[in-house]
Amino acid sequence: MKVYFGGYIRGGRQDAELYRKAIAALKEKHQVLTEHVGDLSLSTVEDKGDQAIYEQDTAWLRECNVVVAECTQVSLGIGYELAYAEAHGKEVHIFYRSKETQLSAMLAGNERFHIHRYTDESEILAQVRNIG
Ligand code: 6IA
Repeated sequence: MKVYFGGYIRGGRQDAELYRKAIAALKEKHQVLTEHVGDLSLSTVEDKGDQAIYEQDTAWLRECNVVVAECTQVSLGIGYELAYAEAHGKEVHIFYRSKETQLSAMLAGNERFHIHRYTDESEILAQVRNIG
């Protein structure tokens, strides 16, 4: 399957290493369209321009089969992507560390979203390997 992986970007890159590992686990079975989200060498100042990012990311959201998002850090961009994915009928998997955050009711209350709580790295990696 083609996977769109979404993670927190503009607010900080503190989970980028975790995203990289989750993307690597997904790549064992799937094609990941958004590998840059876990690329630690990219900084937020290396943006290719907001309009280009928006056009590319929405095109990938239309192209993908499944969206996987790590939502422990609150991100307007990810929230937008999840609503966009739902509007296009995509399967959506949301991961978050329940000890660190309370997930928005707009995600937690949506029965069409698959919500996964995890506590540590080994748990999220096992969970993403179960997708598809
Ligand atoms: O509001 P946020 O910036 O946290 O939004 C994060 C979401 O928006 C991610 O899931 C991405 O899919 C998308 N996004 C935000 N910034 C970029 C970006 N910047 N490139 C591609 N998608 C983005 C340049 C590259 C970056 C790794 C530094």
